[in-house]
Amino acid sequence: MFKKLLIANRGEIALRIVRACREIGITAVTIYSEADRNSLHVRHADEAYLVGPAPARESYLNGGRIIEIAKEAGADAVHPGYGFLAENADFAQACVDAGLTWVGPSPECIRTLGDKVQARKLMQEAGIPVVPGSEEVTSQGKAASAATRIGYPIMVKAAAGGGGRGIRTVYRPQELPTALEAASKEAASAFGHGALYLEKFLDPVRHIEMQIIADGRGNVVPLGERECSIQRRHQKMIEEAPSTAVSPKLRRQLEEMALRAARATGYTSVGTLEFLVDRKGRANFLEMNTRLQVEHPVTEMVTGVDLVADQILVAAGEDIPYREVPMQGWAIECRIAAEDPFNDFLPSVGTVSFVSVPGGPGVRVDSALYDGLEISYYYDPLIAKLCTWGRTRLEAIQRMRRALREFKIVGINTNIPFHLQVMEDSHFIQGKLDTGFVEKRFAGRKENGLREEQVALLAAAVLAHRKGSQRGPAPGRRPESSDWRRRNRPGRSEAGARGWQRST
Ligand code: MV4
Repeated sequence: MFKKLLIANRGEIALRIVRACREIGITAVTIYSEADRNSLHVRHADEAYLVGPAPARESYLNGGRIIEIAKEAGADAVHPGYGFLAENADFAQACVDAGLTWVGPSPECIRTLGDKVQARKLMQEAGIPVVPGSEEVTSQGKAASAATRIGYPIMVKAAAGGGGRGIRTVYRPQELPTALEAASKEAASAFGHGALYLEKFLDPVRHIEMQIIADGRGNVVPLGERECSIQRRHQKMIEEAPSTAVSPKLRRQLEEMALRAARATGYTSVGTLEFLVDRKGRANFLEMNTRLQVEHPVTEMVTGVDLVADQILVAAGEDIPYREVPMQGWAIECRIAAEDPFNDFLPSVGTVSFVSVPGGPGVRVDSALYDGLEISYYYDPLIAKLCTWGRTRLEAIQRMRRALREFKIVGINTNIPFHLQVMEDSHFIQGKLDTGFVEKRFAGRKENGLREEQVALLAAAVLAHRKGSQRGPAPGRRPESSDWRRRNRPGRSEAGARGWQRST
């Protein structure tokens, strides 16, 4: 087993990996940028090294410097977390060349599966159905003929990257040239390669992913699916496990395809296969993620598995200690972001002057929040993952509503109001989800400005306050005490009004 592991990441996922190291008994070494000097992942680590200035490209993306620190610290292994360099095959290879164990799949796997065109080809060869589409389109003309063959609407996607960057949906041929230009430019800046491919735009569908873990002895264990259809501008917002659309039969099919894909690619470590599932329950392969994912906690909550600890154990050459893991109950994750849902989800920067996280039965908060945390533009606006578990989906939803209302973050705007609206949405509660959910259910919502009832409440409060201050204290009530402490000690309601950010 490793003695010392360097975590090449920041924020909540770095803290999550520190915790796994603590439980295994590995010394946790973290890196931090100048902007993250006081971060929780630094404070909780055994050792912490300054990696560079705030901009990611000079710190968390500075692979050479990270490897230098790993060697300086005497680390045996490197855990990349997610994002940053987590799926950078060159960085993974450089770690291996420096004598460090990479906590993740092999650099070859990362490279092959990171090329989405190559990944599709591999899956087809393994007999796994893929979303109808093309190989790389190397010119406008070739793209136009491929699009005609596939049939509009289509999606233009970046061969070198997944998630949401370098993606465009094209409904008509005349839109194609502009979409190709834009997607290629975005892909080049995000992934360093502008190569593109096309897929038939499937709609409505569900975005369902299958978690697996594979060790070095050919053991591949599926750990259930996650529903990821609630996305906004290609950013996941809410995930859950299991999915209301996955029957036991479909689950077995997804598991079988995932196992076949892992074997066909010699995959090791944790990994996720993404599928699009149509109304008839037919699954088509979309892409494979060669990293630990943001939403791993929902799988951990329904299986009891510690995915991060097991990923480290597998990297250290140990066998996976289980073969079959059923899911129990239901888990939901809301990604809490420093964004303003009343202002088109624009990032919200500033100081978190006060934070109080929810707790109680079936509630998990993965965050690196603390009083005084500076939220900047340098990094992703994700500031916490709020997860709830219930015996049933409804119990998990009710718990999520309660936990969202309990979650207080003063000093910046967050998307908590959006999550509360989803948890109260009739279609969501009935499990009527698909990739069009946010567009259909929330596009027309009054995101700008307060809702009517909030305006009415505020007006009533202002009027009541004005009347009260003109008349003096209501009959039967003590006049304002001369004792300043009484005057300044707010009652519960006052604290509620004064101290808390409105969460709805
Ligand atoms: C798709 C798709 C439909 N057809 N690809 C890929 C990246 C991820 N962020 C969303 N992705 C999708 N890829 C084809 N060929 C649907 C999605 C998708 C989605 C698309 C638009 C709006 C919301 C969505 C939520 C989940 C998945």
